[in-house]
Amino acid sequence: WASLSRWVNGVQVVEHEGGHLPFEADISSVVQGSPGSLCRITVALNNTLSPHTLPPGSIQYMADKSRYPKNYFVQNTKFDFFNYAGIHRPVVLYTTPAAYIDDITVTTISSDSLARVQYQVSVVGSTDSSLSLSLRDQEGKVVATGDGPEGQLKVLNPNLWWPYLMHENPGYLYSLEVRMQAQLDGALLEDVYTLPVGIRTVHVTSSQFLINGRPFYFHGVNKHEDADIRGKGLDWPLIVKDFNLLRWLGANSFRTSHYPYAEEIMDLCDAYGIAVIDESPGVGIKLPESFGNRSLQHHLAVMEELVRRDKNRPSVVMWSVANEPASELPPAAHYFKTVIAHTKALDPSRPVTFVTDANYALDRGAPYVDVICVNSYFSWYHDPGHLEVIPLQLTAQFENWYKTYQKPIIQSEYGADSVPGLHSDPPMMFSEEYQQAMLREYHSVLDKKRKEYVVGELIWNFADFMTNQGTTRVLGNKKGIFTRQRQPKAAAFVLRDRYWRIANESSCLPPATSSHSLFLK
Ligand code: BDP
Repeated sequence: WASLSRWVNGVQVVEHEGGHLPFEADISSVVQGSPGSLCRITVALNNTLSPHTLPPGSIQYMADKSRYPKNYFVQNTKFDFFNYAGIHRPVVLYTTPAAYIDDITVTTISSDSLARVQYQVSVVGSTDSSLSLSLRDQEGKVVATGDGPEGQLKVLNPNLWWPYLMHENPGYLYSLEVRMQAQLDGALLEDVYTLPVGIRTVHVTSSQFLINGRPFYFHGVNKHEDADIRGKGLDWPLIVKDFNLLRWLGANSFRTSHYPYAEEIMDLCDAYGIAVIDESPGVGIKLPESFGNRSLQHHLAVMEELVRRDKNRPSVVMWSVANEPASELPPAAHYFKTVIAHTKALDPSRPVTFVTDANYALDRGAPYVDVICVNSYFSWYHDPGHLEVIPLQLTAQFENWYKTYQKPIIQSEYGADSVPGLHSDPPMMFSEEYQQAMLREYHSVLDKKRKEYVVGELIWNFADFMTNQGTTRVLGNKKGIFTRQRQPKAAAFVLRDRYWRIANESSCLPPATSSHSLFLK
């Protein structure tokens, strides 16, 4: 939604702008009845998008009375997925003691033999509280303890958090138990919060993306929160299915294109070792008025909410502040400089990017990113049907970007639509064979450049998904390597062979586990 207001027993308790990210309200003062008495919660949602919302959009009134009824209007957007309205994720009612643990921030630094888990804890409701912390490993053994609102826990011979297929035990999580005791009006209050903690580091050089000091290559996907029946609504069996497919595919990463995903999904990324490029809803920022101060201030606030939600997740290895904005426009320079600097100030521990489809020579945001993320659709939106142009065009794309910026590059989108069951020899657009052939052409170039400075490839898209209706969409976008019902198309097997091969080349997995068998945790 674009904005939401909530009332309890007729009293407005909260108003929030922007979807995808959590917010809350303390309703103690309006639910004062006796236990068991009824209370009415009213929620009003508005999914109208304006040039100043994220994502932006605009309402267009159709004035031509000969063609449209009076007051007829449409919602225009510049993004390619269905603008589902409504509440897509859980709403919970919870209680805390009068003084409670409000926030925890954890960052980790490590060498092979010693890790430091730096923590900060904030308490609300009391100025007289004490905190004790214990870090347990997966066997339940306490490996470090601490106290006070900030400090460092030292872990000897740590089990590091590794991405899937980079280690035989990926996604290792410790659990940090934080206990608070506070005095309030003569009473002793207690609160406990347990946070999963993965110990890992992320660094970027001019040509590498390093996790725990080792070169990491993103071989993964772009996703959407989308499926039949539930649309965007959280659906546990679907999530479990998707993670099984990711592991079947040998994918070690995904981008949360084009908005923050449900926390339940992010929990599984932490636990399975799926590295995430965590993207804000900054998609389709194309209109000049969407680069003004009002939009900028909202974008900064959204980045604060996103970082606050996901800062402690080891799976999140990079923030993406936007997808395919009009970054060649003059105001884009100040806009992205500001959004990226703000995100880095909120979280100095992770690289920041935005995903571009602008020309390398004209892009005004690229000077500020740590990693260049480029989308391109050679032989699809450009030179449709001409697979033979891919090697030359893709090579030029990489070389131009690298020459200009000397930063690592991720092919953050590439793909072709295919209608499942449509076959063609020679491969023609929209057939399963064309999608396969297009992948192979891209891969021939990626195989050369990944030895130099290309640090990842993310297919567009994991699965087919719903969009607005249009002459280029056939019941939605068909660039999935799985159908919307999560059945594999021919392209899925091309990627599966490739991802497992890349993983085997670069991992420290013992040979027995690097087969095609499903890697179950
Ligand atoms: C890219 C967009 C993505 C679209 C894709 C496509 O980033 O959201 O769905 O193109 O056209 O430009 O399939």
